[in-house]
Amino acid sequence: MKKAILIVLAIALVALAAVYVRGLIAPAGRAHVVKGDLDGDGKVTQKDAQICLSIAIGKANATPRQRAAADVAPVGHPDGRVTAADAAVIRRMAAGVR
Ligand SMILES: [Ca+2]
Repeated sequence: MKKAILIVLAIALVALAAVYVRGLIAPAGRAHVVKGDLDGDGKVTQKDAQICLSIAIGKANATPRQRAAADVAPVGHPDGRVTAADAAVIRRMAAGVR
């Protein structure tokens, strides 16, 4: 009986450790996302706007991280979609105009 309890506790401990490690690695959807940075280089450039437009018109598929980074429009109230409006905002961000 004690052995069974120890085995259950050991399994629970391993499961908790797995959840903890997964949290450290963080799947793309929960990873830190820089708004407007679609290529993941840490900067918002015209290239990011170009990638956003490609996604918006269906010429490229977005990763979950890119989708989160791309959704910047309407400014202050992102709508959960990636459209040409997001590309326009990212283009302005890259130019230093907000
Ligand atoms: Ca970038």
